[in-house]
Amino acid sequence: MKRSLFIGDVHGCYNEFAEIIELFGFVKGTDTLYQTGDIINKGPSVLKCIQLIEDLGIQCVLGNHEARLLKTLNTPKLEWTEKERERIKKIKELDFVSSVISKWPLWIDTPEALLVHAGLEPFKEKLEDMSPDVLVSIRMWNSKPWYDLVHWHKPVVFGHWAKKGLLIRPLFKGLDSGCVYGKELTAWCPEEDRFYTVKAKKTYAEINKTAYSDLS
Ligand SMILES: [Mn+2]
Repeated sequence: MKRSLFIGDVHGCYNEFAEIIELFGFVKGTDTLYQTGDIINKGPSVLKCIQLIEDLGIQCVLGNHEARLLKTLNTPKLEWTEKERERIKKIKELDFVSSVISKWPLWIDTPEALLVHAGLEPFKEKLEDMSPDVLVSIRMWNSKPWYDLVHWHKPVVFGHWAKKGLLIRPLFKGLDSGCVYGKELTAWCPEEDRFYTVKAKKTYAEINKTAYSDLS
């Protein structure tokens, strides 16, 4: 049987990323792998993750971290802030990484589900009308979680909200269970309606202590 697997936010956690694909029993040429974005920053092995994505043909959407990097790279170097300079310095093989992530779309409409990094913009019917910034960074909208304000005709798979953790509803699968923060990496297979989980090998980063609505 052809299956698909939607994998949550990775942030450079290569070992857990490879392990969850192994646990699923991925068959190349038959199965399809998707990922919610935010592959880069925070964690230990970003380059290996990007290589794995290319090797296995994993279909990723843009996360806010990739969107921010691409935005910085489109700005003249002289205008980069100190923080931007620091972030970019940490990325190995920047040209390769940026060439890969610049191919990623804001959403992927698969037969089983709609995949997006953060969520959908409430009160908009078409994805094309939604703000790219919202698609990669929304959590709350008018003091409510965005998914309480959105209806969609198929399941929506997203990441981005590690503090909230795993969200399982018939129409919404929130897969960011905070792997880089020492919790776990989660993936969902719609054909089996089954979740796969891999425990983080360690705590790679401290969770941002600011409000839910931040962009981290
Ligand atoms: Mn994110």
